[in-house]
Amino acid sequence: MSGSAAEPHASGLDRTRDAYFEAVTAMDEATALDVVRRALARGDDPETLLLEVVAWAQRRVGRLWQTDDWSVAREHAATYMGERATALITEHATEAATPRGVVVVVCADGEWHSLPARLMGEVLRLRGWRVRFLGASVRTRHLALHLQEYSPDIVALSCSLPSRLIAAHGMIEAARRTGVPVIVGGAGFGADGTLAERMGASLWAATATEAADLLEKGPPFPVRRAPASLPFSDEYTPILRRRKALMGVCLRSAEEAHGGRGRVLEGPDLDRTVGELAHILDFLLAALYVGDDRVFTRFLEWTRVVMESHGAPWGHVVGVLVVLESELFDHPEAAGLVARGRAALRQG
Ligand code: B12
Repeated sequence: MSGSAAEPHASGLDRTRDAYFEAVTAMDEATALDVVRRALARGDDPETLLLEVVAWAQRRVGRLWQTDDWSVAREHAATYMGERATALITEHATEAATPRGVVVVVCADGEWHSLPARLMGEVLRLRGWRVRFLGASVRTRHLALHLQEYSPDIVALSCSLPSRLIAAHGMIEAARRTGVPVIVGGAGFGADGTLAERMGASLWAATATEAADLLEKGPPFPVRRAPASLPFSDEYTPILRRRKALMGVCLRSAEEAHGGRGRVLEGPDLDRTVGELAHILDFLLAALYVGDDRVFTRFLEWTRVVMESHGAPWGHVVGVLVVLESELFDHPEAAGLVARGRAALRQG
């Protein structure tokens, strides 16, 4: 834990959590920040507040959004309070006179979940690192240029959505080529370090605390000499090339499911359906790319929970998968994966 600050007593922590979450639920920003301020004044440990109050609340917000108990707008409001609480908790954390080293914190291209990365970065800052936070959705080439120019001791790459793992791999490889080690983490990498290792990361950690503990051993950290031999499927590239055509076929299937042959979706219905189809194809591609079925099957189980909770019909998703499976007849690995996804969706 950072410095000599006291870790809140378990029941004290529970009370802080409850009071914070109650304020977030009431969309009462002033009270939420006051709860944090009082905890800091009591001498509660900032790292514990970041992870056991703010991050804890964010995960709870996610479940409430997933089950349609909370609207997207309420999630946005809660996340904004989480951002402000994070800033407040770390406001007085002065940078160590001799930092352990420089960490560049970055989210994978297309990854807009910046708060998980930020929380992790703030924990590293509290543990004596100089942290440069590049934020959400950073392009691989922009990261590469930054690393070439500034040569930090390590890059901390965050990926919350498994569908962004393909981009994450490009960024790991870009860092390797510039000789900068990479620690990866975030829910997208799964619950163990298998994918991180397969993708060529130097290090992986499940939580910010684990990441900070790991980094205490260095720098310097190891950098791979050669690219990781990711066992990605031969079917990945041809299917990626067909993505647009497959979107078209799946869209027609969804339109038929919504209103019969010849029906054309428009406006918000079209946008929502295109978004859903893009997710299905991107998770399928990511599963083929990283060689892990669970990336696709878990996404479909999650889709079913979301759609059922929102009272949205999900039968057309099965229809889309049937069409996708037959379109991919010449790609047996992908077709098999779609079939297993369909089974996971039924059982979910
Ligand atoms: C807030 C939020 C958003 C905000 C993000 C705003 C922001 N500034 O971050 C917005 C509105 C942008 C958003 C968008 C979406 N979201 Co969202 N979001 C969330 C929510 C509610 C909270 C995120 C958060 O702050 N988490 C708290 C932190 C602490 O999470 P954490 O992963 O536990 O982080 C820890 C570790 O992973 C680790 N860590 C994190 N990064 C790193 C990096 C390194 C190097 C290391 C070592 C460790 C590490 O340290 C952290 C602290 O210990 C989550 C729910 C959740 N469970 O997280 C959903 C969630 C992640 N979102 C989800 C979804 C589906 C989406 C959308 C696809 C929704 C949509 N249909 O558009 C989009 C995708 C956008 C995109 N392309 O990125 C799903 C993902 C499900 C899945 N299948 O993977 C979740 C889980 C919600 C749910 N329960 O269904 N979202």
